Amino acid sequence: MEFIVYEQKGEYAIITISREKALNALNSAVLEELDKVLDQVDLGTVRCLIVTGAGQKSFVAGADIGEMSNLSKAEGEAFGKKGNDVFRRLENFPIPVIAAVNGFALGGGCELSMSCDIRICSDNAVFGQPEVGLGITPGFGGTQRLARLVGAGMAKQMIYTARNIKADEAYRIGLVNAVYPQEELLPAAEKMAAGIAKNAPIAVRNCKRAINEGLDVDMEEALIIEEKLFGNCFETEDQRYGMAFFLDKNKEKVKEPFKNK
Ligand code: DAK
Repeated sequence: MEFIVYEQKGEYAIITISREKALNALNSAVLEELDKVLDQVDLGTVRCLIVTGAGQKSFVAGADIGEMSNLSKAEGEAFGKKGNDVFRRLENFPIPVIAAVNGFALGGGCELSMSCDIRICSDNAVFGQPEVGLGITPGFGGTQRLARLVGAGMAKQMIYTARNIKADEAYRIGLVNAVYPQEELLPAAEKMAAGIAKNAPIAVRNCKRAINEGLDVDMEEALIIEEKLFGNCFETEDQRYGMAFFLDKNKEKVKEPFKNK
């Protein structure tokens, strides 16, 4: 792959978008490779993903403006679909995805981070949806996901004004969970990924589904989704083992890794 680096580190893996000379902007090739790399994730062993950008300046500075500038309506729609499909795939990917936002996350970059389950960022990170300044609307889910994450009022302000916000403001409005010095960002993401990977994988996956699917429906239906996914954990080896370990009074015993079974 030309623009994506994939590295598996035990039970978690890191996807790095690597097109540094264009601040990791998303052209069609990057979007296609992002889609392909998700096919390569070994879901038998990988329990959490991290998505980050190459270099210390940018996570993703948006969709590639050069590539978009001359698109016809039909080509624009096809480009938008390519991005939307891969972002949706990431959002619904069976395992948790952490965005380690290491700099600019503008337009499609902010939208990519919002397709991930969790966002943490470096102290030089900048978030924004500058699309209206370019004559378009946010097209990779920005109008929908930003409003759900930070509330309609703040999302509308960010989108209508096209004003960028820095890491501290992103933290204050709840767009990111934590801010780190640049050099501590990836280690913090890896520590979080390893912590997630230690927990029972079937339960973690079911939590992701319950939260995502529940947010799309009313509370009655959401609780039914939760009940089904709760029930689905039972009779798994990990549920049997996790509960038996708790009930075992032998405090000398060391907890074994969950088996994803
Ligand atoms: N696209 C292409 N190239 C980009 C780029 C981008 N988004 N962002 C930066 N680059 C390139 C620059 O052109 C420059 O290339 P060279 O001139 O060196 O060849 C190189 O990266 C370094 O950038 P700068 O020289 O500009 O670096 P600075 O530090 O001065 O500024 C910056 C950094 C991030 C503030 C600035 O580069 C910037 O404002 N970039 C554009 C940010 C932006 O507006 N992003 C939003 C793009 S719009 C759709 C779905 C989705 C979308 C659209 C449609 N449909 C459903 C159809 C999404 C739209 C967007 O994301």
